[in-house]
Amino acid sequence: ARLMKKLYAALMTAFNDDDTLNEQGTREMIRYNIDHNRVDGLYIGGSTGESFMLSTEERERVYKIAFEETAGAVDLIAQVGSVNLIEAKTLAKYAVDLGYKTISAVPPFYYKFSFDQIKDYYDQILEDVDAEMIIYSIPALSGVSLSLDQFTKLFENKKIVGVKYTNNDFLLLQRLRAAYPEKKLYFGTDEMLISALPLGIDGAIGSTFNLNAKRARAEITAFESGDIKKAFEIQNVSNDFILDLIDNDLYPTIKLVFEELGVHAGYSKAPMSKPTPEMREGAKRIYNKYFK
Ligand code: NGF
Repeated sequence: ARLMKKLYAALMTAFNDDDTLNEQGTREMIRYNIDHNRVDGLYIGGSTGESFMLSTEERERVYKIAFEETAGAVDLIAQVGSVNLIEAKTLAKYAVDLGYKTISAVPPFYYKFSFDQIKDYYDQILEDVDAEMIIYSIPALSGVSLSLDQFTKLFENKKIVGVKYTNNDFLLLQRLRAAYPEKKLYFGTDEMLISALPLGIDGAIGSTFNLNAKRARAEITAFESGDIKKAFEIQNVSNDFILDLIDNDLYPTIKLVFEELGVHAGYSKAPMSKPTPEMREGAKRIYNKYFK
C-alpha cells in the first residue's frame, strides 16, 4: 500500500553576498520546513542546494547543519553525486558517519560516460557505506538518461532502493512502477505532480515545496481521497505560483520570498544571479499574490 506519500523539500543553501555559506540562513530554511511546512523530509545537497558549485567542505558542512538542525524530526537524504568519484565517495562516507541512513547521487555528468562506467560509479559509492541509495535521475540537467533496462541493472545492487525521478517521461515512470513495486519512486517535477500521482509514486521531492508544501500536501490528500477535481484545482494554483517563480528566476526568487516571510534565506551563489531591483519587485508581487 502506498498510502503515505512523502513530501520532501529540496533544501536550499543560503549564501552571503560574498558567496560564502550562510549557516544561520540555511538553518532558518530548515526550521521553516519542519515547523511551518511540516514536510516529511529534506533532500540535502541537490540541485536546489546549488551543490555542484560548492567545495567538498561546504557540502559536508551543509549535511552537518541539516543533521543537527533537524535532530531526527524529519527524514533526510544526502545527495552526494559528483563527477569526481573520490569526492562522491568522501561525501557518502561523511554523511553516513554523521548518521544519514539514505544517500542519493546524480550519475556522473559532463563527460559521456558509458553505462558500465555509471554502474561502477554507483557500486563504488556504495561499497564502503552502510546506507540506502536513491538514484538521482535528472536527465535535463545531468545529460544522463537511464532506460528501464539500465535501472534494472543498477538495481542489482541491493543498496539501491529507489529513484528520485525528475523527468517528464511518464511512460518510463509507469514502467518503473509496474516492474518495481517495492522501489521508492519520488517525483521531482513539482508542476507535474498531478500527472505522477496516479502512477503510484511514493512521494515528491522539489524546490517549490520550500514555499508550497501545504498546497502540495492538500493536493496529495485530495487525490488520495478520490477528489481528482480538487487535486487538479490545487495543482492549477500551484502552477500559477511555480511559473511565476520560474519567470522571476527560480532559486533566487524562492529566497527573496523566504525573506518576505521573515526567513533569512540569503542569496544564490554566482554564477547564479544576485537579485536585481526588478527581481525584488517580482518577488514582492509573488509574495503579495500567494501569501497574503
Ligand atoms: O530545480 C530543478 C531542476 N528541479 C527541482 C527538483 O527536481 C530538484 C524541481 O523541484 C531537486 O529536488 C533538487 O535536487 O534539489 C523544480 O525546481 C520545480 O519542479 C520547478 O520547475 O530541474
